[in-house]
Amino acid sequence: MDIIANFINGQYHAPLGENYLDNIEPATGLVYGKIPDSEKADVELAVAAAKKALPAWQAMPLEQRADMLSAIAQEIEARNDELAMAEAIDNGKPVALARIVDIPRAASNFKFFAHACSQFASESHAIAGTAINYTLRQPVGIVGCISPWNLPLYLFTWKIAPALAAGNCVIAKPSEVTPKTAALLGEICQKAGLPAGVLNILHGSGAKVGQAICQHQEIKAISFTGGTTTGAQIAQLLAPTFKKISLELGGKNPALIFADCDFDNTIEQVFRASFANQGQICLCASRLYIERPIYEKFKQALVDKAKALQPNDPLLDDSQMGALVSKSHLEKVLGYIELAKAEGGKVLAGGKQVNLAGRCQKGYFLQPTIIENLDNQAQCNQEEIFGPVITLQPFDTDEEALTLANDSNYGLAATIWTNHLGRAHQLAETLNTGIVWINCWLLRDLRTPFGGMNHSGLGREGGHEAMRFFTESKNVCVKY
Ligand code: TXE
Repeated sequence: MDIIANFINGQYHAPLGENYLDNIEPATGLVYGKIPDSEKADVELAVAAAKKALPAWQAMPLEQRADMLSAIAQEIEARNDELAMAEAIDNGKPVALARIVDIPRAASNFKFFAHACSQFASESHAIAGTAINYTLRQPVGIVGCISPWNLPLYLFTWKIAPALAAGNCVIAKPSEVTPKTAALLGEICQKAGLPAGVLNILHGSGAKVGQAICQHQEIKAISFTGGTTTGAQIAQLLAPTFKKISLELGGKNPALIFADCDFDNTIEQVFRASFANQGQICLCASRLYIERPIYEKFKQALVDKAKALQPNDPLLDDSQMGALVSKSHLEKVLGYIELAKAEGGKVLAGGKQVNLAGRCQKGYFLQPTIIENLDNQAQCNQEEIFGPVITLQPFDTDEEALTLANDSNYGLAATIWTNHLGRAHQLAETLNTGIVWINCWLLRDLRTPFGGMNHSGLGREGGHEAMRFFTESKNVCVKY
């Protein structure tokens, strides 16, 4: 049995209440470990450690701080295979995907912010002949980082790295569904020489320890990625406290596919955008709008590819599709497929749970699923399903495509597939999303602003946006 501990003040500690939650392997449906069911008292311990560590961490020369973040990146790279395997067991994602995406990206997050902190500068504003203003950007202090289960180490470090780079001490909580690689990050920080108390990692449920982190008076900012409903609860909880808050929430992302696209490349990329990580990426395409002249051909090509993609044991090197993250999540996604049928949808491919033989016979596997014939206002076109389920709709004009795409409460990411440059730029300008990819998907440059509008969140992560979030700006005015 794999028993995880909290990482507080540079050491591993059992939860003070000695309560644990089960950790389940999605591919087998079996309990394989225990994780701390931490509570308020554990948060107090972590905050005390962070408070003690804060003055020295803030006073540390920038180069030395950056070197430490680089050392963490190197250690993650050195343990790539082990971390990828841990991620695949914990999350159900294909180990090959974790090896080339999740873990290298976690290392890149530290590498990137090790550099970003040395490039981060602030403004000055002169009042000619009279005075000069300059802006100081100072660390917020102790900050909370709360992350979800879909890209566990990747999204955990996407918050922690800029928070540390900006000179804060961090209380971080990974999802209780996928705690393993976050737990290993403690060892990595020990090895890299990160001073005790600078990063503290607490495990447990959102309702208990997550909420206690949000409510702690000495934690001055909360960076959260997860579901929109949870984001709304946290925003409500924090409103009277005036803490800084960053919310990266769900998406219902449109893909606009035009008849003049590069057909073969578009099929490949849109298929990946739909089903990568079992469709459990907030950026995955889920509403596909296809221009009528190529609708039937594109649909058939997608269906053929979906039928050829069979989920299997994520720990096998050649697995391209693993298990959904949990039983309750599988049931939620299956529920949406039933709802789609009730809403008049036609299932063109998939739609069913997959029962594998052998060690994975109780795993949470689902066929890649394609549905057509749903109204744009159908619940399955308006609510985030967060699984390997896409819907198809034809359109006739650019205006119609834009109207359908923007007909959503969400606003995270959109993709446009066309060789008409003017159309692509014009649509990019008018789509209500925080991110637009043209003829590509998930091509990431860590310097760019990352996040969504409307129900997809508040604020942006990435590059200097993250450095700004994790600092307070103070204007100093000097009269001549
Ligand atoms: O998210 P939660 P879950 C979406 C997706 C999914 C849904 C629920 O639609 O089906 O969210 O997933 C912590 N105070 N996304 O259940 O519950 C929780 O412990 C403080 C989109 O994982 O929002 C976990 O660490 N913290 C998303 C984190 O918040 C709380 C990726 C996220 O949990 C809390 C994942 C509380 N009251 C799911 N309640 C994306 N956009 O990337 C929970 N938490």
